[in-house]
Amino acid sequence: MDNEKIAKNLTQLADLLEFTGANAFRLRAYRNGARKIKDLTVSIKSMIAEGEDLTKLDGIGKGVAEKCIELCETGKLEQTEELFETVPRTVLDLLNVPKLGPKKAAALFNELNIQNLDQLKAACEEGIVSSLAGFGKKTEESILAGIAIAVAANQRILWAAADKIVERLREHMTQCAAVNRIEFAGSYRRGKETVGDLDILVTSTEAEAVMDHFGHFEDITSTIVRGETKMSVRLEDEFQVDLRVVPDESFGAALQYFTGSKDHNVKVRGLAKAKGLKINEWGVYQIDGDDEKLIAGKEEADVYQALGLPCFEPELREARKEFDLAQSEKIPQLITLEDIKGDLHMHTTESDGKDSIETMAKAARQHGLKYIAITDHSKRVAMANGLNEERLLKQWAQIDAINEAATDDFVILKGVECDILEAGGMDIEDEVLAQADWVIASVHYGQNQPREQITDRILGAIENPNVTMVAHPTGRLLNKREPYDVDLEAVFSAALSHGKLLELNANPVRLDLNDVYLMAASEKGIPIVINTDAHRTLGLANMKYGIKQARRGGLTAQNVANTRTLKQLRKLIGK
Ligand code: DGT
Ligand code: CA
Ligand code: CA
Ligand code: ZN
Repeated sequence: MDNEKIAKNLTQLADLLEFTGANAFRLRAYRNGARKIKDLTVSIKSMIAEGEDLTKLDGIGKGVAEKCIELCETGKLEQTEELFETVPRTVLDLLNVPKLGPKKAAALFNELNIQNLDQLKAACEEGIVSSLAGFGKKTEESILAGIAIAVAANQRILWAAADKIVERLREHMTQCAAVNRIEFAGSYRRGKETVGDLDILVTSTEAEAVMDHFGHFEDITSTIVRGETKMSVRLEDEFQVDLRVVPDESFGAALQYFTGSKDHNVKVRGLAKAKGLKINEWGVYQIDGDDEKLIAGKEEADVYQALGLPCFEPELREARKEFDLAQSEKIPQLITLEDIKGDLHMHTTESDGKDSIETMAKAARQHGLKYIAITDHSKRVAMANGLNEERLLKQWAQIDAINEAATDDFVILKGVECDILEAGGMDIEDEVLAQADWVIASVHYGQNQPREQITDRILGAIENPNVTMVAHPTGRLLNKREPYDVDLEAVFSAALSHGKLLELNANPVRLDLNDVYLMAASEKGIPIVINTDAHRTLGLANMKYGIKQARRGGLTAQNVANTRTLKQLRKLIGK
């Protein structure tokens, strides 16, 4: 029961209470408590174990503290279980519809008895939703448009969330003496931004013992099937995990097969056939009349080699360009985390960040970085306490002083994440922007504008000589918000002709640009910048997610601007 899980349970309780029309005060206490707990660096569980008083924590009252103790002691909340007797579980899915907050969702349930996404869709299509007080035609349309995203959110989880499960499953499975080798295959291994289910591959001579052990993993809520060497289970939130047990001799072939992608495998099978070979999850076979002779299977590299192919990095196995690149021996040397030298998008307490400039810089040094840019929000983002010209200049003077006092060669660049205004144009005066080392242009408002308008705004920013980079160029939030309607071809052309950079935002919810766009942009020669957009020191660790996505886009260190030394970077941006 870690802090994140506690927070999730408290939020769920608040959501359920909302559906039953409970006292708003109580409900807010749970929501606020959840938010606080998610941000804590101390573990609630160990505080309880040491008999510490939780209410001494800022924002944690008696009610929330009691729930925390109950969760840590019993693993669940009695009140939640009771509420689930009157509120169907599927009602919570309504909350995944973008812009449908708990209040509106509760109204749909209570007034129209809408219990799941299918019923919500039907009600929108019949125009019943818009007849409800507080719901206009426009709301109905936007709900209808958002249902697809809610459905997807139910079916696929973020790679980062899958990675957390993998870490715990790996630990659990390696405690089993019958497990020899273990690997997590499928879309997880390919680093796909969202994962539909997990595919575990284990080698062993005792499949029964391995499956028995697997069945004891604490998150499992039900077993879907169990065969002789295959087993599928569901975890909390219905997430599926498939286990396959194979002999050591087949490890490579099975890993290749279950890593996929399906399209990549179809192509591999075709190439095998053309060579008079057969490939399946057990191995590669030479066909000779009625005879089949095993020629590879133990290691993945041998399997590919038998087919005359390189052992493709999993991130490239999407049947995009990898086979053509292999043929011309131009498989890229993909970027790694170690190539990164700087991080050029992060926030501090001056806007909506949680740590100071010095604290962020210290943490960045610990991540092995040589430079960072401090890029707080500009004044348009009032809810994040965005900076006006005066505060920016003051912050930059402070950065100058910090740099001067530094005893190593680490450098903090004076930056800003400047909003692109709804009507076009930058939120900060050019005269001030010109004094920055690094100017990010971002769209945060007016995301629903028509394609031409939003594209023009971004093109305007790219044409501004003070702008260095456009952040999160499509604004999508995975499982939460669709990208805005922007003509990326036009953005790419403008970036190229004005020598501007584009961001791959490493936040696991964003990962924007996506893999396909990254490939297109870098092929044109546009430098990509992988940034964490950290709002606290912990956020700096998100760089690894950006690297995964970059690898899926086929990026090399050369394609990424922040693999350069600061001197090289300054040359690239002309500062
Ligand atoms: P996901 O789980 O939807 O995120 O995506 P994957 O790629 O993990 O798909 P999954 O779990 O259905 O299957 C894992 C791998 O197993 C897949 O990438 C390739 C292989 N595989 C599954 N079904 C087939 C199939 O019918 N034919 C072939 N050639 N390979 C398959
Ligand atoms: Ca899978
Ligand atoms: Ca699967
Ligand atoms: Zn930002």
